[in-house]
Amino acid sequence: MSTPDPAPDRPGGRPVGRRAFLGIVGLGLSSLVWGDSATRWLSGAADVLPSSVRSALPSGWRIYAINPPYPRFDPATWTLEVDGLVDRPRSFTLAELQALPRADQTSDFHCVTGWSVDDVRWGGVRFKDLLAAVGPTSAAAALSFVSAEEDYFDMLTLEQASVDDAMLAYEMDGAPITRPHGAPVRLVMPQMYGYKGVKWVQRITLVDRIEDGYWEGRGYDRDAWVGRSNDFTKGL
Ligand SMILES: Nc1nc2c(c(=O)[nH]1)N[C@H]1C(S)=C(S)[C@@H](COP(=O)(O)O)O[C@H]1N2
Ligand SMILES: [Mo]
Repeated sequence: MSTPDPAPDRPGGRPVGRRAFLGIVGLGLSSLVWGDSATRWLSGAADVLPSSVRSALPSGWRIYAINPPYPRFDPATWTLEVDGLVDRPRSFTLAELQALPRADQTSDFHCVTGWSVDDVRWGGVRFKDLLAAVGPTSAAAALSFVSAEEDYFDMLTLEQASVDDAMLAYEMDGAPITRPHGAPVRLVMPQMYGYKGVKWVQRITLVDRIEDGYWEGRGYDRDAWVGRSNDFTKGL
């Protein structure tokens, strides 16, 4: 899907969201579009997710933004600022980011509202390589990812950012990240729900403690581990 969603990311874990969610599941069960994801689920692909979430909604991207229109990427002027508790704060052009060691991975993507996309291919830079260029001070404990989309941001501890499949991505499925998906760079954190994955990242600030991001200030879990956060066990 490629249109903005006026009601992004209302997880099933809250009353209103759950009602809407059950409505969508009901629709899905009675429609042909269900067939594909149900089949994949029944074929038993191994996954961290219990089957109730794996099969909750038809797969496929929903494009989310809290404040459309999407930020526009101008290659001539765009930079990523990396600052805060670092020895060498600096701004990176996209070419400079791409000159850092490149990482590639294939990972599944899960939105807390119940949709997933399997086998997304990402290309980008690991945080250890990005941070080596700026030198976090000994007081640094967390990273704040600030979007060019006003008010959207989220945070990871340094430890979380160092898990082996976290990255700052500039490619998705073999092509530069498109504008709806966060051009030119987005945070990819597959082990956590999609709201951690800040799109249109413009600034990364190193700070001494983690705080709530945009959705966390609205009730979602800061530690958004897939399958074990956001009242997951209370059921969908
Ligand atoms: N700037 C920004 N980043 C964002 C969001 C958003 O609204 N604004 N939504 C988040 C949520 S809840 C999800 S599930 C994913 C969705 O990614 P997509 O829009 O590329 O499908 O983006 C995340 N990153
Ligand atoms: Mo989401």
